[in-house]
Amino acid sequence: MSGSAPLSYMAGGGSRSAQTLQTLAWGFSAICTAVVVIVAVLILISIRRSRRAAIVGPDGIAGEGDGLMLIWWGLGLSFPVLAAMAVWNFLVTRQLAEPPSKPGVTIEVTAHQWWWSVRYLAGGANISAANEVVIPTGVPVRLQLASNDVIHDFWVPKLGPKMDMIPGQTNQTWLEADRPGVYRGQCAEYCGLEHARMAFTVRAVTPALFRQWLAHEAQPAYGTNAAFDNAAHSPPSGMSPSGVPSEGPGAMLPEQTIQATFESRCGACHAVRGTSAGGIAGPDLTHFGSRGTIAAGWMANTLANLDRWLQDPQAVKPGVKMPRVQLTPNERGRMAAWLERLS
Ligand SMILES: [Cu+2]
Repeated sequence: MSGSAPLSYMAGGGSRSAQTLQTLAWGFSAICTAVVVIVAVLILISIRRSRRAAIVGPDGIAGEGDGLMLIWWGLGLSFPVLAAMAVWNFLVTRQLAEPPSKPGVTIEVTAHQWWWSVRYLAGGANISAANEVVIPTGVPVRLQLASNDVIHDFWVPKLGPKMDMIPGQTNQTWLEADRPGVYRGQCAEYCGLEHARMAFTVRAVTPALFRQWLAHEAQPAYGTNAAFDNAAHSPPSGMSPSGVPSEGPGAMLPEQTIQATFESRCGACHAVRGTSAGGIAGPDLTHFGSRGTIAAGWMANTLANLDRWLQDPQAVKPGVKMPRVQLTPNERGRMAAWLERLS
């Protein structure tokens, strides 16, 4: 999937701003390479001429050749090039500071060690999610970025520039995806032990599907008691939950039983709308089953990976704040199956 593509802004972008950055990156690389080669050649010429022109006086001490003049030439050539690069960089930064048109959607992203909370404020909505940012294609999306602990950095190389996330202040940036797809995002500021595994995905969908997704996201999770009371509530097309067996070892017990287990064991840290679990210390797990990854982009969201995660989070992501929850293998299997049904 494109979400696992290399983290490089030099490999082609999914938006106009990423293409502008790509041009800048390749341009800087070409200029820097040329400057290194030119300066190296000038230094070599300088050394050779100095040796040839060295004047040995009666006291046996060598005098100076014209090598110093060549070094001045080198400086004289590289300074205007560096100045031009600074101006180019300034113009691109200014161009990308604001979107070309009014953003259609505003999304709040807050960084935590080591995951992301995401809040959608589109059309009066106030919906919490985590570790996956869903955006509509073809329109700029405003991002309001904050941090809950240390400095992090929001970076989706194929969609736009980086932006620091600093405790105590809200920074703004924007994204725009030209076409649907899954784009890889990553924290780009070292923030502690699991910095490298603090990833996320941006899923760009058509505006019509985004509206449908947003309406669905505002509902209690499909799979909770509240949602089962609503016969009309079902996952949107194209966003079906992960496959969970209805029979066999991973099959569901009555939802009330496993939901009560979740509420009592996990609800202090995690929220699932439609249940009494309302914790905010960890990711909001409403509609968890519709997400592509778990553990902040670290593993594919499969039943087997979730079971592994629930069994021992520290073994999967050392240092993560989630403790090992005391569950029997049977309870763990049912819990994983229930979570995967939250779509
Ligand atoms: Cu980080």
